Amino acid sequence: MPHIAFTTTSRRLDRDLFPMRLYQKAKRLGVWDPASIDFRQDQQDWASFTAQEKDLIWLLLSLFIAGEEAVTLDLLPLIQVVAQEGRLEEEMYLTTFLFEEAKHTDFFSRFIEEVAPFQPVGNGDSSAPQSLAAYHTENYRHIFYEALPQALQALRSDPSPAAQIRASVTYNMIVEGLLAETGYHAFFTMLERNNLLPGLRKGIAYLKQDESRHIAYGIYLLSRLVAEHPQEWHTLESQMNSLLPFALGVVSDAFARYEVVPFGLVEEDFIHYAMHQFSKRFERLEKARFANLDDLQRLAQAELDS
Ligand code: MN3
Ligand code: FE
Repeated sequence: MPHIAFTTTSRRLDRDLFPMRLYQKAKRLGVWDPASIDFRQDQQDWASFTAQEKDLIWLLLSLFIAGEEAVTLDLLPLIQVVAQEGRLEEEMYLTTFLFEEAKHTDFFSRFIEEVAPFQPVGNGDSSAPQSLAAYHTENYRHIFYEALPQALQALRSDPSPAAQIRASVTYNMIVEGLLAETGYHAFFTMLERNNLLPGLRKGIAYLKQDESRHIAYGIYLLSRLVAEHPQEWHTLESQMNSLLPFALGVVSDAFARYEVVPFGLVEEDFIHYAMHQFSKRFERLEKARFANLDDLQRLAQAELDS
């Protein structure tokens, strides 16, 4: 498709548009460097952990690292649709989004290499896992190996509002909003409470900041789609509901592994936090059904501020 006009030569960048505000923020806050985080205390902490404690950390790392890789690999089709629609401000923000996901992959990967290596990554200890994929259960595989790539890759041949809604619900609401947020929150809280792995905590604190912009963009995008196409509300609702059991299953599977859960982790806390994330986003999106553009920006801003 040829270009008919350019945004920057026919009007100017809309700097008040919500994604443009996210872009400004990302330029300031999204530039932390995983390579500059100090893991020396983390290495000492790691050496003092029991086998069960190491197992739980490896499990959580296996969920995060593959999740970050998946969101890095699968975002492109959404960026492509936004670019094809000529939404320059949104695409500008999305360049930081993909950069940040790559950085998250970089961060967890570096932590695993330097603090918690599994066998092929240089751990000669035979109690270290052969592969971190062994921790991925059916529920996890359903979301990260199948539903996420499927919903995003569908956009290559079907850029319709319904397909965009399915993609963004899967990516921004379920994978990021429910799973990543719950995981980071609980992981961070557990480490903070026990004053462990300060380098990992520092990285996760940065990650959470980046992630809050990603989810706020998802709220903006879904609100925009639902406001423009109210008849697609049921697509959003059914995609949210169809993935929820698998997402909660990921949490339960992790706890089912242990008779006594290391570090005093409590399943209830995770499930409760996860459900809270789900309903909070759902309520926000419900408001978008009857919203105008100004309302949308307010909804997305409320997400960012929360
Ligand atoms: Mn991420
Ligand atoms: Fe993200």
